[in-house]
This record gives sequence, C-alpha cells and structure tokens, in this order.
Amino acid sequence: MSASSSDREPSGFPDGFLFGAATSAFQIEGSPLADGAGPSNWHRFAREPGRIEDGSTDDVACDHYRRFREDVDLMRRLGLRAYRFSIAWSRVLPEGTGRVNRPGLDFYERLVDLLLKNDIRPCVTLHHWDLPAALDDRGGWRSPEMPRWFADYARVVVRALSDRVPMWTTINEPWVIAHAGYMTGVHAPGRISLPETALVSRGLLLAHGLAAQAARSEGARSIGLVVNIEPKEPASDAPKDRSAAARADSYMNRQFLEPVLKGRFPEELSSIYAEAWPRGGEADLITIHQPLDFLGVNYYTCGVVRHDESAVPDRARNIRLPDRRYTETGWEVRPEGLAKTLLWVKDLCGGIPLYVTENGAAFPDPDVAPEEPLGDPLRVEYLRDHLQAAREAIRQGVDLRGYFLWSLLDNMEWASGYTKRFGIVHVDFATGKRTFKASALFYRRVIETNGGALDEHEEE
Ligand code: IFM
Repeated sequence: MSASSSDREPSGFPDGFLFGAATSAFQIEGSPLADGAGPSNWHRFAREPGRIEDGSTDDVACDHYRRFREDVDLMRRLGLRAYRFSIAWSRVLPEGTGRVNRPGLDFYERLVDLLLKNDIRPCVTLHHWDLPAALDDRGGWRSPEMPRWFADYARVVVRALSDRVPMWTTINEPWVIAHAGYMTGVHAPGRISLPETALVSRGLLLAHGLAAQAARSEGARSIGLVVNIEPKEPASDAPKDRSAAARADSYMNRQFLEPVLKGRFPEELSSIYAEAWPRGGEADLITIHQPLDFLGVNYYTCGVVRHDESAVPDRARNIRLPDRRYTETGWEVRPEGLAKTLLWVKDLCGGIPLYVTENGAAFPDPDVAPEEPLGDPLRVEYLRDHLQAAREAIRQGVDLRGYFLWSLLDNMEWASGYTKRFGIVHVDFATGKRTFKASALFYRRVIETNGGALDEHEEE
C-alpha cells in the first residue's frame, strides 16, 4: 500500500494522547468457570434457548483467559499506548458478595503487570454487563442492595490493583444495561418492564456514585463513567417529531449524564417513566453526583427519530433512511456525529476531560482469514473518518485525552453471538488464530505518526 500526503494541513493529536483499544471480559475471555469463578448472568442467559442469534456461548470466545500473553503481544506490535478492559465480577467474587476468589483476581494482576511491562496503560472498567448469576438470583439490578454490593466489589478490585492501574471506570453504558436488559429484554436478564427499567436506572446511578466513592477511598487516582451517546435528530420539522427526538435524547443520552455530572435529572424522565420514576430524587442525587476525573464517551452512530404512537418509551422511535450507509449492525455511518457529540458533551458538562472509550464498526469479514493483513477497507475508512472527527473536536476546543477503538479482537457481540465482527484483529473462532486486518496496520500507522497518517491517502 503506497501513500502520499494530501494538501490538507496535517495536525497531530496533543502530546500524550492515549491511542488505545477496548474489549470486555465476557466478550473475549472464555473459560467462564475456570479457577473457581462463579457463573455470570450472561453465562446463564446464553444457555437459554433463543437468546443468542447463533446459539453460541461464552465457553471459548477469544480464549483470551488462556491466550492473554499473545494478545498483549499483539497490542505491543500495534503500538497501543493503552488498553481498556473489564473485570469479570464473578471471577473475583463468585457469589457476588463476600468470599474473594484469589485466582480470579490473580488473572487480572498478571494481565496488568504484563501490560505495564510493555508500556501499555491499563484502563479498567469495573462493570461491563456481566453480573454474578448469584446476584441475579437475588434481584440483580432491581434489588435495592445492588449499589452497596457493587461498591463492595469495587473496593476489593481497586484495593488489589490501584497501585498499578491509573484509570478506572465504574460502569460501561448503564443505559444499555437498563434498556436492553429490562425494557426490550434482548440482553440479560431478558425482562420487559417499564417500571423495572426506571428502578434499574436509579440503582445503576446510585451504584456508580457509591463505587466512585469506594474506589477513591481505596486509592484510585482517576475515576470516570462510560456513557454511550447517540445524537437524536428529528425525522422532520413536524413538532411531534421534534419533541419525540427531545424525549429520545433525554432517555438515552441525558438519563445518566445529567444526574452524574450536573446533579439533576432530565425533566422529561418523570413523564417517560410516569409513576414508575422513584421518589426521593434529591437525596439520591447527593450520592450520584460524585466528583469525577473524566468522562468516557462511546460513540457509534446518530439516531433519526420519528414520533410513533405504538413505540416505547413515550412514543419515540429510531428509523432508518434509504440511501444512507450502514454497518453490519444496521447503524448509520456518521463520522461527523462524533465531533458533534464531543462538542455537545463539552457544552453540557463543562471542562471535564473526555475520552472516546469506544468507537468502531462491524463489517462483513470471512470466518477464516486467507492472508495477513486481511483486507477490510470499509473499517479503515470508518476509522480514518472518525479519528479525523475526533481531531476536529480537539481543534474546536474539546479536551479529548484519548481514543479507544472498539475492538481489539473480533468477539462475542452479546445477543448477536459471533455474527458481528468488530475487531481490527481477526479471530478464527474455530482455532483461535489471530490475524491482523488492514485496519490494524492503519491504526498502527496513525499511532506512529500521532495522527499524521490521517492526512495520507492511497494513490489512485
Ligand atoms: O460490543 C459492544 C460493547 O460491549 C459495548 N458497546 C457497544 C459495542 C458494540 O455493540
């Protein structure tokens, strides 16, 4: 592949900008019950008939639990400066509370040590959706005890690792946990109930606040929350579509952001959830509104919203428009939406440092990679366009400190099983073999040149 500089003014990312990649425990580790781990809610959910698109399980996934040395070596070869991963709660506390399973914690100690040895900064997410099944049996996120259980778990993990882990996040995408787990039921625990969604949303917020406090008291130096943001655009200028877009925005984007960073609930929530919305908000807000060191933003797409009498919540529904570009997950490709999102968050939340903690795309790749690098031009284009948008946001004054690509490896995409490949490294799920895709080499070049490669283009 040959490249030449374009006429555009090249400009790099700020010094120390963290170029990284992200994964999560359930999606890559495999060996779910190894070394004394307890089952997670997702381990169990995947075994319920019809829950996972291809009928697959987490038994092997990317086999990262056994191949983590090889995976850290891949990161080193890519020049990654940081790696964002999550801890499986059920490895550390098999029953969810109480007894600590030392071998489970040891696995993460070994991973962190190896990352540091390779000059890769470990960024730990405490909860990325996989919950000990034992806690699900006790009500899971519907239980009023959950915030305290989560804080206790956070304390154990942070105490063990805070001397080596510089960056912590409490919960990944709480909106998805509440919405997909309790409103639409496509994720574990597969429940469909608006009142439960309201309850779970409040529990997640309180859990974040208590865990942030606990992590700080155990020595965590830098603590944040990760939210997924999707700008909501009305399908037309009709007042009904405009107000549907505003409701969708408050439900998906501001439901967690505003209480955590502004110390208030978005007004629209009490009408969306009606009498299901828990009372006593003011007292809860004191716990929820903890000082944070940064915010993680996961960005994939924008939503086009149309008023819809039959839809939940509160009559707003995302629609697809013809003649637009979509990824394999059906998400519209909207790189400019990333800059828009970051600027919007800056305006809403002030000067808090931001990280793009996830951004990436699933496009069709073969099950077996015939050569290295495996060509994935759509993903290369997606990454180039989104990284340029991130750089543009910085140019416009956003304090963006890093970008974590989703994902390092093809992995188990939750209820879609292994049918959606997000990785820049191809995984042959039959053998575990890893193969760099062209997007991995492109990303390596972006990192090496501190963004300069974004201004190169392939010769015709
Ligand atoms: O795979 C997920 C990840 O676990 C959370 N954010 C979105 C990704 C793609 O769907």
